[in-house]
Amino acid sequence: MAEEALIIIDVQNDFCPGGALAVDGGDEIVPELNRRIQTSEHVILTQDWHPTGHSSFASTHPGKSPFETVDMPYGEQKLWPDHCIQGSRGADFHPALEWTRAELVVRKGFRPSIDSYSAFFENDHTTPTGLGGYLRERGIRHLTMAGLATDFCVAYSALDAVEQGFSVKVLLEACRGIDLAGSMAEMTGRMREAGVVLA
Ligand code: VGL
Ligand code: ZN
Repeated sequence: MAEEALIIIDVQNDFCPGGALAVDGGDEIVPELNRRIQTSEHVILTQDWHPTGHSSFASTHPGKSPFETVDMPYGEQKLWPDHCIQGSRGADFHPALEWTRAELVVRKGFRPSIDSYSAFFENDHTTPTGLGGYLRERGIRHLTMAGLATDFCVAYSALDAVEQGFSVKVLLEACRGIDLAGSMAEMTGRMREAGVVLA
């Protein structure tokens, strides 16, 4: 259906085994994603894309370790190992992902002072990435999402998409999560409550 898009979130080397912020089994979803890509009219990818010294990196905050939090002007921010540095191999899409049919790549997290989990808004929940406008202008209203990580970038993207009036399905079998302090249960619960179809 022409009004439907497949949105593949952050299937990048750094989120796959061996990467800087590896998600367990992150690479296992690639074959299913490749099948979906072949049958989807619109394919859109997101790419986590941080400058060196990004404010979401623990290494930027003296005395802080990955997975601790800091207070930022826009609220609490979890800190991560350095990952998905612009132009690095870690930021490349997984080499087996057949992404050439993608019509749009949305890069996010490129502003030094703010992180962006969602494909729609940065973590201040007000700075748009432009994806909502792109989809609306092209008449796309139904979104199928999959990728990494279920409980961070996929979940925040799905929640924002519903709030923006899109119908959203998340293919859980084509997602893998980080699961920090119960975040998988929390975020799948939040998605379900918001009206995301978890398939
Ligand atoms: C992500 C943490 C930091 C994600 C990106 O893609 O879920 N998580 N940057
Ligand atoms: Zn990131």
